[in-house]
Amino acid sequence: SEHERTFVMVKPDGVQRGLIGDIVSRFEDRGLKMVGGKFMQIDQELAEEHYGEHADKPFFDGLVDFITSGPVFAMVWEGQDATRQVRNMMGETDPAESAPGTIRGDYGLDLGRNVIHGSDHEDEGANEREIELFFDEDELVDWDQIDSSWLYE
Ligand code: YYY
Ligand code: MG
Repeated sequence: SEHERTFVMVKPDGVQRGLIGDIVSRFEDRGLKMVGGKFMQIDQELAEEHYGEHADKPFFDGLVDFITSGPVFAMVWEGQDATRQVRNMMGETDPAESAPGTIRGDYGLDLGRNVIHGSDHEDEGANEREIELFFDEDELVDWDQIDSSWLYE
């Protein structure tokens, strides 16, 4: 849709492997605007809430263990159609099915170590729910991107 915000997170494997900078660069290069960023450790309660839609799945416990196993870099990115465009840049859920050039396709091999999270564009309102879950309103910054008139018609 029009300019919107989406929630993105470099997962513990991406942090450990030193991929934060590269991942941030990809979104900057695309023209998206960072409006929030936080290096943090997710606790059990936040993990279970964030991945609540998967509570019944066999991979849930492993997923919660993984996402709480080390620091993550949580971000909010803003731009035209941001949620869907970030998902496109991430690739498929399984890195093995992800095209080269996508983040998961360039950096991952295994479904349970897929480097990055992004709000699901097919789940209406997931972006806003996840932003609210991870960020207080005063942690998000309203600012003008100097190149916006060259990024948008
Ligand atoms: O949104 P996305 O991360 O692409 O996938 P989801 O279907 O929401 O699953 C969340 C997370 O769970 C996924 O990134 C890896 C993990 N997972 C898994 O370990 N095994 C599966 N069969 C499906 C998902
Ligand atoms: Mg998902």
